[in-house]
Amino acid sequence: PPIKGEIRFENVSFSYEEGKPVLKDVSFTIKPGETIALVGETGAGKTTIISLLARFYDPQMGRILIDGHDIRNVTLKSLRKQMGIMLQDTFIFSGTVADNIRYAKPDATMDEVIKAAKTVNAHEFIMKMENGYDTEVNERGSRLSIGQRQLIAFARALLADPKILILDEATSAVDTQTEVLIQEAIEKLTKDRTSIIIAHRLSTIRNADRIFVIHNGQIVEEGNHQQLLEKRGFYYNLYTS
Ligand code: DUT
Ligand code: MG
Repeated sequence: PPIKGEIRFENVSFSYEEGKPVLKDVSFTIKPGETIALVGETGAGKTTIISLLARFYDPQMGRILIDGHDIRNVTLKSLRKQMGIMLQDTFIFSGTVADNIRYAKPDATMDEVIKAAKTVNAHEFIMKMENGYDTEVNERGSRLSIGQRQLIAFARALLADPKILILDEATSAVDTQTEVLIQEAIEKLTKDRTSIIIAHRLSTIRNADRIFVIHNGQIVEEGNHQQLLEKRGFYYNLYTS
């Protein structure tokens, strides 16, 4: 079947507080299967865009459509079932590593859990933990490094197999080896799936089909890495300074 997951923002304006617009008349269309990187300085409105898509808030003006349907006309439950959302703070709860990966698909078999973990490069470190997939971890993920928590979140997202993937990339530095594992995992996760990544790592940004540069609540530039560098505008200044 053809890939689905077209995302469309039509003249979306939003403010958290009256009189302080955060998104100003934002319009864009993301094609099914495309990977979009959102970049821009802190406070530009990147997280707000994905918060509206997940309906943590609704815009005061304009509308948002997924595959042609206004997202206000579907239940929250079915809306969020279509998307795998990974926020900056990876959510790990008390339970085993396997439970954490199965979170969005509780009836997944152990084979499926392991397959997902292998795909995102999480299997190897999990097997090094004292009880492997049965190792207990807690909310604070104290037994896991930040990079390992991310890989677990990736396995969880992959297993859930959403048509839309949303990733607010962690800014925390990880070691070079983990960095490579994460990069490979992101490439596999975004394959054949509409993906929006609030990207901080240049490797993610360069791999995106298109980059949206957000500035002051608007998309001020759009294109791939090379095209944007050639513009010598906002993007150029962000990545050459
Ligand atoms: N804002 C609020 N209330 C909130 C969240 C954000 O007033 O609950 C403001 C802060 C900022 C603007 O909205 O002026 C945009 O915030 P957003 O979190 O969307 O910015 P970002 O681009 O994601 O910034 P960062 O790179 O720091 O995550
Ligand atoms: Mg943000």
